[in-house]
Amino acid sequence: MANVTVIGSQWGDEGKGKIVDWLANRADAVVRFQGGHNAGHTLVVGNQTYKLSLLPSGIVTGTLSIIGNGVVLDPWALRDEIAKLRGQGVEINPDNFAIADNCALILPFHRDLDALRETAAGAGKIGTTGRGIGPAYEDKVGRRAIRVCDLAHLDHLEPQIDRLTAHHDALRAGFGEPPIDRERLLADLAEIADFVLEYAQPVWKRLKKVRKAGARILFEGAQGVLLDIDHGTYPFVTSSNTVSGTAAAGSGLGPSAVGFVLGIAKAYTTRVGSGPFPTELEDETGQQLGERGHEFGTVTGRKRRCGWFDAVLVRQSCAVSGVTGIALTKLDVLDGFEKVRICTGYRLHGKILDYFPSHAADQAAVEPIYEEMEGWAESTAGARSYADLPAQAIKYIQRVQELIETPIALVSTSPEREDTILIR
Ligand code: 2SA
Ligand code: MG
Repeated sequence: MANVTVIGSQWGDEGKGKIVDWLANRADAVVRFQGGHNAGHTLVVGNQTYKLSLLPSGIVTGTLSIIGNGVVLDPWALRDEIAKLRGQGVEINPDNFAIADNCALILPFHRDLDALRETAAGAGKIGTTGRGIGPAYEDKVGRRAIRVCDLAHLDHLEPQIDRLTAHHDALRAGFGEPPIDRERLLADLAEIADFVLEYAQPVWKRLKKVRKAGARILFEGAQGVLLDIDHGTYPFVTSSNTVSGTAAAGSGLGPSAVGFVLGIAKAYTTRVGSGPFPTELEDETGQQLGERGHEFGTVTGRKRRCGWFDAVLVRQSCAVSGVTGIALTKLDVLDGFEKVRICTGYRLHGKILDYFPSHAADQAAVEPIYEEMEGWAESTAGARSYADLPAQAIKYIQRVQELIETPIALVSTSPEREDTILIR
């Protein structure tokens, strides 16, 4: 099997963690290539539950785990996460874990700025995770970021800190905040430097070696295509590209390394944070989906909004992200519904659309067109073969596949690693 890139094809929380963990057993390296500790991947292995935000999911199985240059790294959050996992018996050392030395850092004032902006925006807020992701990416693109490699050269950091404070002090003044305390910042960086540097290296080199040896690389996407900075529901998106192509640029490999693109799609739809959501159900059915699916954010504990499966959105995600096959997750959450619905198109100002338009106002105004199917009373939870599924559930899977114009390669029927049906 070639390399695999796993990406979310909705608004995140599709169950990527479980699928990545399942695949990690067959991979030689697992790489995170975008996002930061805004991600939340829950892994259930036996009777242990692991909650990961920043570390690649391969870490739990001891597979070489790499944080690529496309990630924004909060070194203090990383230290906490490593401590927590070590407490659960997971081994983390420079042999099985590496961080790109050209990775941009998330600093404490990025988190402050994230919160200040959200509060100031009032009803117009994005609904961010409050982790400082946006401000950190802004500094990276603005060429002001402090990067992992800078931690080895703190004596030469003055000009970079000048650029950073010139920008941020002006912003902070606008919010009535004091300027950045340079001494404090330098002291904080000095305090964390050794911890980070133990793992820091040019990971593109390590990956080049891994590839030469014929090893299989698993790229672990975070969030989902609908949160992509270009292709998502802008401005209600995250600040990175979440599409599969980012796996190459975000880790220092060429596009051919991306391999099989496995899109993860939940059998229904959820979203956390603000922004358009055509099939959202604000009724009892939505409530039921949320309760049965335990739809609360891994990182922030926020309640997720829920609705029916939107085939238009997933079809579009598959197209813009070059999805080779889909893993359909949480099918069991639909068990017992008398009827299930799938969105097959939109109505916008009297016109029928077969795609999700770019403009935020149009995205908010589209009305879903539904197809209704009989549900299934039997339980699919824990099914491990196609033959174990009720006939109606199979019909549902087949209809979804037809509508998204992408093969369904896997079906997941519980958070457990083994409760996975391989279809092709
Ligand atoms: P940010 O913090 O700047 O990336 O937020 C911008 C938007 O991106 C959404 N976002 C997410 N949506 C779903 N899951 C995410 N990760 C955590 C999880 C979320 C949590 O897996 O459970 O715990 O709340 C995630 N990360 C970012 C966010 O909601 C904003 O809409
Ligand atoms: Mg998540």
